[in-house]
Amino acid sequence: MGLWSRLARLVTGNDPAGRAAAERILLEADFGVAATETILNRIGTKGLRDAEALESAVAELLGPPAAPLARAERPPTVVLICGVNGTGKTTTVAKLARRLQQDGRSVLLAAADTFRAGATLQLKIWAERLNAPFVGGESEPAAVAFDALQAAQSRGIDTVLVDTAGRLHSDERLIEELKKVVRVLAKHHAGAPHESLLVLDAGVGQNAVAQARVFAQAIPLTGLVVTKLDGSAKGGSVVALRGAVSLPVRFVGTGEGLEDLEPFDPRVYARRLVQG
Ligand SMILES: Nc1nc2c(ncn2[C@@H]2O[C@H](COP(=O)(O)OP(=O)(O)OP(=O)(O)O)[C@@H](O)[C@H]2O)c(=O)[nH]1
Ligand SMILES: [Mg+2]
Repeated sequence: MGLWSRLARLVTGNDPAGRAAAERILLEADFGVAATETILNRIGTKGLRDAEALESAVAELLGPPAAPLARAERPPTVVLICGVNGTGKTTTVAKLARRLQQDGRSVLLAAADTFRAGATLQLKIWAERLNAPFVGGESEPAAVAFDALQAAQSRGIDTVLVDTAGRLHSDERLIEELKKVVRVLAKHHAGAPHESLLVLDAGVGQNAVAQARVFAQAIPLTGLVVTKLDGSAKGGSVVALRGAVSLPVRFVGTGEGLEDLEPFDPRVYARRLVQG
């Protein structure tokens, strides 16, 4: 159910009880304290009964629409995907590959997840479905990244998508390994990685903010992908994230299928949150 219908049922007037009810609904939808306060102050309780006012307040907090993915001056463009375990990284790589292919760009998938048994095979299966070249199976993530670069250069591939292992943001060894992948890419190709996207699961709520902060400290992130918004009543977490870290949301994941990835549009997102 959209926010607005819930608010409209509960918030009957410009009274303190109405404000408290509205506050609770926004916090339950994971807007976080700061964004909740900003919204309530901006539009007042009366505005909560006005879907458009609420939508604009939310959209404004979300900032401008996402820029398209950066492209290398000289191919390949390298896009690195990282995040904690199970957020949807590998699926996002496949979905992104599909989008790029639909734009007429050739992609190579690189399985720099040498950590979890089965991870390489999982990405390989996607590559087969996408009919995209694949590099993986080396013993070390940085070696996969290097091989993928070379393969893409020699085959004239436009974009390399690098999948990495899920790692807890507190796992220093794995964070070091991620840094090494970035160093190797940067050393062997100008500007690489051209995009480093952190994948966050919308369902984890405020914890996503902590994840974003730690990863952003480890490597220069260029944006966020927020997944599993299809199953989540917690869409407000995207608003909280935007306020807490200065990284744009580039895409949102809305399902398990190849087509379920959308470029992030604050207006569309705000409308969905508010109207349901
Ligand atoms: N509903 C829904 N499920 C998703 C979405 N994105 C990924 N998933 C599912 O989430 C599960 C984990 O996805 P993976 O892509 O394997 O996640 P990962 O981050 O690569 O996992 P690790 O490599 O183990 O860290 C799978 O069952 C996916 O189908 C999404 O946007 N919506
Ligand atoms: Mg994975």
